[in-house]
Amino acid sequence: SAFEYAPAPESRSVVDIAPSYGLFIDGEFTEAADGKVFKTLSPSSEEVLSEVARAGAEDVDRAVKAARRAFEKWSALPGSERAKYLFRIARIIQERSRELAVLETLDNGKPIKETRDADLPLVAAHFFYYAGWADKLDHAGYGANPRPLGVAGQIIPWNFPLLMLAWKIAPALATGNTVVLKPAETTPLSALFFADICRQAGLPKGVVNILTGYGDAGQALVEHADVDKVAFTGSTAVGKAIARSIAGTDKKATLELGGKGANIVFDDAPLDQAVEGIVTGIFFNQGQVCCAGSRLLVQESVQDELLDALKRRLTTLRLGDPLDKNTDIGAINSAEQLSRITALVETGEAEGAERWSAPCELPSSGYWFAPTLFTNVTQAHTVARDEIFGPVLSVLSFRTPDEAVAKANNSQYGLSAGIWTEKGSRILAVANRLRAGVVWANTFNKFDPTSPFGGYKESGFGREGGRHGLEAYLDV
Ligand code: TXE
Repeated sequence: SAFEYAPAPESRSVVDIAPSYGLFIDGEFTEAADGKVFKTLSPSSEEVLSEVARAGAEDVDRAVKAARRAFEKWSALPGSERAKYLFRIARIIQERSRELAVLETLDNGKPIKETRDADLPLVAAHFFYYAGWADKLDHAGYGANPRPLGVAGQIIPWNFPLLMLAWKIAPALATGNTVVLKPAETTPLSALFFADICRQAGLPKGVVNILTGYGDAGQALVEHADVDKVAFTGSTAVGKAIARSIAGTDKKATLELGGKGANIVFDDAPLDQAVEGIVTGIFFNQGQVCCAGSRLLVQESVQDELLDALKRRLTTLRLGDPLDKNTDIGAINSAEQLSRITALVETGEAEGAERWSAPCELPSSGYWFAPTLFTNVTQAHTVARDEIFGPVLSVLSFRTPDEAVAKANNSQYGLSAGIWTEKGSRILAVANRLRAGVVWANTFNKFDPTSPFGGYKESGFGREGGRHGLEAYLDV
């Protein structure tokens, strides 16, 4: 449609970015105790966007104390009162979604199409959804007498900065907990913008605190004696370190870690539709998605046909300026992530997997990686096993449904999977045998706040989203 192909890029002047930002503690923006700052830049141009305060252990302590003080009153409010704040936040997010989408795209590098049409609507939806739960938790509605845990220390990654914030903050506040959240060091801006939204909504001070900073601040938050619950989304290595550090304490935790999702295409699948689902599965957000469909398992009899169609489709993807409404593939979030992707792709080639990359011109500044396929992949290849977290798909084949299930489950991870087939009975039979937290059928990367999300095996534990997501913040 004319709208979809509107040529003008979204204007970056839609959002005001201040030259510097403080930490958000007890309702105020404040410098770090030791005055440290760091820069955040746009991964598509390498331009510095702003300088933000870098939290240290002393700031973590200040924020946790503020959250503890706020907890007494916040948890004592009737659910219906907490709901009013959450509904207000949800509405402000909707009203300011254009600013937020542009800000997120600038700081993260993902296409504006995605922030505008996927991230922001989902962020608002999560606040609306959990706002609706807040007054259903009081005794009669929920059964037993649920109690909030206290202060939640929440650490989020850079791939969906605002959406991960929503997944964490909305259920925590609905259940009466207070929050200290640390966004990732490469994407601090939308969380600070959210802090401003909390003020605009009149949220009592100390209920939400935002600490921008690095892993050391995250670690100090995890280890703080007055944090009751840790919610983490990020790498499996850091998730394991967190699990070790809280072992032997009374802290509760949910960990949402890496993945290596299998997208399984049977020979009776509608192939055109499957091609679109494969593209969404691995090239949405440049493949920097924990539940990405990064392994394509295709039934041997349709492999050639499917791969031809897939390659044709990949040559039509537009890579470039993330603010351009036509862009399909944006920038990789950081130089570090780009070098991780590059190293794994080089390993794939060295181990003899066959590489094909879509022919596209990469911009001269910023961090970019062309959509890439590996064929002739077996389980022995690193690219079949390790999370690449980039726009790289590893293609394996199978003959029978049993073999498909065995290959899909042959992974240290168990976060997501997809099934493409016309047979409803096969969808159910296969889905029930997959050890994955979410299984999509004839679609991929679909999210909804009512649906629990989380992993098996090294993809972590606990569920976020839906009513199960409430339980992670409650004692009964
Ligand atoms: O993750 P980190 P990175 C995977 C993906 C990616 C790899 C590395 O494969 O290539 O992890 O990414 C904070 N204690 N995923 O290095 O370091 C950190 O500041 C407490 C999958 O970015 O785990 C940031 O806020 N916190 C994933 C957050 O943890 C610590 C999303 C995530 O960073 C910490 C991201 C520590 N010791 C990466 N060290 C997913 N599941 O979606 C760092 N942090």
